[in-house]
Amino acid sequence: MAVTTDTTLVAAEPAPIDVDLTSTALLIIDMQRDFMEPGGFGETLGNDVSQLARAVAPIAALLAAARGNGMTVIHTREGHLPDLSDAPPAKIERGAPSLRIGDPGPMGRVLIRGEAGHDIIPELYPVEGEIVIDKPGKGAFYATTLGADLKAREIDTLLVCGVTTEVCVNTTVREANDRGYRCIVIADGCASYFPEFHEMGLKMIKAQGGIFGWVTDSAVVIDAINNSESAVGTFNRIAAGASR
Ligand code: C5J
Repeated sequence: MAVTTDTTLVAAEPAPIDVDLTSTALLIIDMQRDFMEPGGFGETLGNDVSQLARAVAPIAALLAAARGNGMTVIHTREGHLPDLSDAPPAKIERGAPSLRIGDPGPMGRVLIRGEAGHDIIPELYPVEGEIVIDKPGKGAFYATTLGADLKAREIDTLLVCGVTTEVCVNTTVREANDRGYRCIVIADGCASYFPEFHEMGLKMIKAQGGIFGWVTDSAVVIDAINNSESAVGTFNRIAAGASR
């Protein structure tokens, strides 16, 4: 059986983008309790974590559509090994937080793998078969298997959402752009502790003809997914023996 490609035109800024959903993955950045909930890393830095809650419902809706489509779904988590061997002193010592990375807090040791605060929030919890990338940096490609995972699945386009817009989302989009991926950033599926940084973070991506990528809303992408033939394309790829 021939492999079917299925492109769909997605409305976005700075221009519409033709997307083959069979070579597209949903990349959800750092929707962890440490950033989203009181007592975690984000709050220790003095941030109002309630600012991030607005991204949860749009991501949950997009995640449901992606799962329904059989799309590759990737979750990332920022955090460090318990012995802090992957945490540069320059990161640990930065600023004057109420608790530092590795200190015990209400959700376990701050930003440490395996602790409650490091986990993904229940609303967006990964299901079996989804990829979870543990990353020590802000970018999801640095010191991770993400590049190899995408290559193995022949992914060329990323739907990117998560927190925070100007830090880990932007860093990952820039890393991805330099590696040749087309990034479509989901505006309402991203959030920042600073609403003005959210706005500017999105502007930086789509400025200059889309210098780092495209920006659109979750409803646009959900509509594209739900009205595409890519479920058939996915079926054909599997039937043709292509790995996904
Ligand atoms: C931050 C992140 N803000 N996930 N991390 O330190 O954006």
